[in-house]
Amino acid sequence: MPSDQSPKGAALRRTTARAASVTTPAPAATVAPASSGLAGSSPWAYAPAPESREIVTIRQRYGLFIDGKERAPSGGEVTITYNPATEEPLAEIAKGTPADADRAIEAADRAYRKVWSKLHPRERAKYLYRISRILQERSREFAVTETMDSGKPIRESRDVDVPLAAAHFWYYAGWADKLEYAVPGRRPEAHGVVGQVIPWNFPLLMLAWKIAPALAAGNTVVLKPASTTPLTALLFADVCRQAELPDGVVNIVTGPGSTGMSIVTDPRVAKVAFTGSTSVGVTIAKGIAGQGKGLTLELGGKAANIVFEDAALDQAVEGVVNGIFFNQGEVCCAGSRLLVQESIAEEFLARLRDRMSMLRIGDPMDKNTDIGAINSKAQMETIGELVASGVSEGAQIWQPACDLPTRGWFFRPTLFTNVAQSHRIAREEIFGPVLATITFRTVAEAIEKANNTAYGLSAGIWTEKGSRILQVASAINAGVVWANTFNRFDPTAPFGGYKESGYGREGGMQGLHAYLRSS
Ligand code: TAP
Repeated sequence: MPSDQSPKGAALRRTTARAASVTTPAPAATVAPASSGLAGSSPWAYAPAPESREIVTIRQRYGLFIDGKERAPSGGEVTITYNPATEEPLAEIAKGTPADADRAIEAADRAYRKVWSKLHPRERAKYLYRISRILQERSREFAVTETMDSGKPIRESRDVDVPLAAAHFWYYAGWADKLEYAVPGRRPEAHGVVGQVIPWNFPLLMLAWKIAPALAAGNTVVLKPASTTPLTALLFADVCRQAELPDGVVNIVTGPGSTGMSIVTDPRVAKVAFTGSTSVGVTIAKGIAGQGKGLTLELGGKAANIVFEDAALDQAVEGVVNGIFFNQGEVCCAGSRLLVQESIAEEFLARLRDRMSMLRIGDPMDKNTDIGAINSKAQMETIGELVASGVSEGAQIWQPACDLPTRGWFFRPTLFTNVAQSHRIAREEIFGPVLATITFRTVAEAIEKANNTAYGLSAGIWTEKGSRILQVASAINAGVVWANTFNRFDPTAPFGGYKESGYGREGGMQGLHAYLRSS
């Protein structure tokens, strides 16, 4: 048995992890002492395993993708997209203006009326299958580009983001000629032009969640990616050309939030889909109020991951780690509140600290990396500010010692205990690798605390009792409840929230409804 798996090894790790704990948030720029866990310079350290960048050619400048062609922005301005792991500029990106949004909508409207709405649904399906196959064929190129532009570990972009994006196109291709089964007894019709605005945490996957059902339902699309992560959307434009998708069916307009607003408020856009912050979601809902457009909003979350005393503890530790540290915690459905039963809290937290001490933080292009770079400097500052508020409000902070790269935006995985429900770290979406722990004694108390949030996107339950899973899952006000697992996504399953997490569903048959008007 390797020493790290022996009971003695476990005890040793626990001691070192505790010794390494800190009581104040480490400033972003500080280099921590060398790790005492497997992550650092012990004999068990992993050798570097960087993914090659050679498969990707990032051009110096990218234009807008309108009517099947690359176009310069009407204002002539560009923004720069950076690699968050190195702070190096990657490319100049066209800063689309309201005039560009107008041109893109015109192209989408023309494509809808003249081409896409006239195609037999089976023919539409062929394009979606083709896109899915090209995404699979070019998966390494997409994974490397996504990791360079977003900071997420290559392991995740390679094994989660890109395969799931391809799976969404494959799944919705199957629906294109079966839409009447999605709305039984009614006649399904496309809206026409849909406007879509997506965030930076899953750039390609969010694009697939939006574009695949929209095209399957017979709509054409104008999509605005987030300013910090435009590259995979622009690479997707190349996939559309390669798939010979008719011009104007998909249009990609990069640019600031105001350009996104021009897209969604345009009267020719019949349906709007937005994923991002609750505040921008509210602005969009107000902006289009009274226009009779369809709207789906996929906003923030503050999910409870609830561990009962009868749970398989090591499995639950893995689930809690996956729940909050997957994609650096920059996940709307992240399990950012750990609710742990008081009777096992001490033991569970000790095992959790051990596990956190073994997380490898650093170069996202390294295949061994667990936690990559935070997407932007602004997001680093938001996380730092909220972590500082946790300390000043009286919660107990713990972070494993680990080496952080000297360049790039990296944040230590952070565990808070002694958290009160009134603390900002228990109420606000941090969107970073920060876990707030709250204890409970009874099932009723767990349910009450889990529901004590303005959000309602997701939750997790860890218990050996099937009846408790059913009881708690049906009492929690969240769109997705995982049982003895977390952060599982599938194109066939609907996803979406309640309360300030938004409304409407994406994925599955339900995800089609938003893109259809049925008479
Ligand atoms: P948002 O500002 O909501 O950005 C999401 C998308 O909306 C981006 O494409 C953004 O463009 C665009 N946008 C911004 N203002 C807009 C407006 N007035 N009208 C139309 N579109 C607009 O998110 P953020 O600033 O990147 O992140 C802030 C916080 O949002 C995060 O800390 C996190 O809590 C939350 N967030 C949640 C999610 C999910 S999946 N729920 C995803 C991302 C962020 P630009 O990129 O050009 O600004």
